[in-house]
Amino acid sequence: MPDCIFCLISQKKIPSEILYEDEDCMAFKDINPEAPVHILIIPKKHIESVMELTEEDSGIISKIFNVAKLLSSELKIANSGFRIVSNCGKDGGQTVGHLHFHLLGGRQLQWPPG
Ligand code: IU
Repeated sequence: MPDCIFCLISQKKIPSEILYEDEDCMAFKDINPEAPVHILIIPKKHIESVMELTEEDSGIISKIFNVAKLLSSELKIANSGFRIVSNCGKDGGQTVGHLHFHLLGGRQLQWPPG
């Protein structure tokens, strides 16, 4: 998707602080962190949201959760705990139309979210 900001980030046409990358996915620091650790993990392939996922994407989703687990150890939030969130659509609070998973930690998170 030529105008998609996260496609441009995954192609490194827009700079980001990358923490993980392989052929299918990438993890980078959120520019507006809501917690001491706030990472976005995305598939490189353009998928609009959870609603556009298909059976053939199951491998990428599994990989993304493995990346979250790996980064939680590297960033030392594995023991204290963390949250993985994917906002979907307007009421879900999704503002960027490229599937992404927020990895949040490093402080006591509240529940329910607003
Ligand atoms: P949301 O779930 O779609 O609202 O999350 C989008 C996130 O992307 C949000 O936390 C932004 O701070 C973040 N972000 C970013 O890290 N870099 C960008 O260039 C843009 C948004 I635009």
